[in-house]
Amino acid sequence: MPEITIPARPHPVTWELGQTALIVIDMQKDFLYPDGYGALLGNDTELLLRTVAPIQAVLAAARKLGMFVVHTREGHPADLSDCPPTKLTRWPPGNRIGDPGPMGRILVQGEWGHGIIDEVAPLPGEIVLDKPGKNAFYRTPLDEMLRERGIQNLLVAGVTTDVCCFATVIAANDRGFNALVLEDCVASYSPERHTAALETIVAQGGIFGWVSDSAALLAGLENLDADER
Ligand code: C5J
Repeated sequence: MPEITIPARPHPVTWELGQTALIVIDMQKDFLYPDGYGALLGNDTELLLRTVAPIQAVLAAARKLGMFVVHTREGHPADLSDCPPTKLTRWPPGNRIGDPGPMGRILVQGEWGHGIIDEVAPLPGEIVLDKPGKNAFYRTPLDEMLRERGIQNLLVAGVTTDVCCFATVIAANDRGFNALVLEDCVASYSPERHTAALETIVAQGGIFGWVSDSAALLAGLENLDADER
């Protein structure tokens, strides 16, 4: 099976491609567009849009190699039955999950704002996991899906670096998966929290995982012998 070496912090990784998946976390209109949940909470959504082009490039490369690609969406059914009251009532009425917004009910499955932005839309046949929490393993079949395919390593892209990406990296670590975050493919509403989350991941010799970027990954894939792909 071909292996890929990716320059990364705190040290390079060499992974079998067949044991490696790409997870694209919560690239939803509610987080990236100016009328959604992220914006209602006072965030500058523009900061997240810089992830689009690098994620497109990584998605294209992953698809070409036949890599397992998973997309996630944070949200809840219309009756909000899986939304804990603590999450529901944390903000004033009007800004709450389930409240009506310009893009439909906030973070409710099936609403326009809950959808993944067109630029990085899943292809037919790709897995889209709806998750009620921040980490992508919580109340989803992600763990089983990875294990049944023999996946041990995750390339992580999406938003936001310091919330859902970070939570997913920690959960992956606890479940025995490796996680490498592509730093230009993730973004936060706060550049400081983006940096802090990435530095936490690589601290202490890589306490939760690794950090690299799309250029390093794509160069590593280019270096694969053509017959090895
Ligand atoms: C947040 C996420 N920030 N996808 N969700 O609430 O990071």
